[in-house]
Amino acid sequence: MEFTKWRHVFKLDPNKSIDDASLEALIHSGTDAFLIGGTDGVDAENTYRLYERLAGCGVPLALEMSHPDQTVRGFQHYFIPTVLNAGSVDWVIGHQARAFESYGHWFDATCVTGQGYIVLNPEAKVAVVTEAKTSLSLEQVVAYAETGRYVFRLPSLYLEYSGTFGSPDVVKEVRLALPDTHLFYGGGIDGAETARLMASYVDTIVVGNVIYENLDGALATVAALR
Ligand code: 1GP
Repeated sequence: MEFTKWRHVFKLDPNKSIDDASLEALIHSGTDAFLIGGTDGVDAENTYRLYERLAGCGVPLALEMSHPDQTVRGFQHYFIPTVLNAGSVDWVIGHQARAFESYGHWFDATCVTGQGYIVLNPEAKVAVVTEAKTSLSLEQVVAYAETGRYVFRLPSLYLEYSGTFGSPDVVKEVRLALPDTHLFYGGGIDGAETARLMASYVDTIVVGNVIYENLDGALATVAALR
């Protein structure tokens, strides 16, 4: 799966409900992929239920494998997050090692990508759970990104503002510092304007919450990039 060509991704949370008509609209929206993942109440059962509804839909399906308990077979791609600014080592490397301990035999290098997250919204569940150090200066965010790229050699980085629209200045500086790194951005994209702005700095924008709050707004984020 060539994630490096993705410009737009819808992130679906297995712990949130979505009706068939909305799911169908997302499938036909023109998005480049579905990323399945969430922080709260996500387990193998609800992940599989969502996977089953999307299997064979023609849009690439990827799992954000943040915890061994939510690992499900069959996805075309598995992103393994490591939270670079986590306050607890388990989220940097711990859960991932446990996932490989149980499921490593499922994977080969062609279907797994390490993703270095920098979690920047202190209110987000992911920030609370990972005890992320979110009070960072612009220079410190860039330094975390450079560490992910040059020390851990991660093939992709993810600026995660989940639940709020992030700072375009921060995103822009990371882009300038790492022009060749595949950058994902997620957080608060709710329509055409926010989609276009962040997409001008990163390779891939990820759109989550608005799917459940305003489907038309969600669909507009795809249209804006076409
Ligand atoms: C969440 O980055 C994604 O992991 C998308 O963020 O839900 O705020 O769109 P939103």
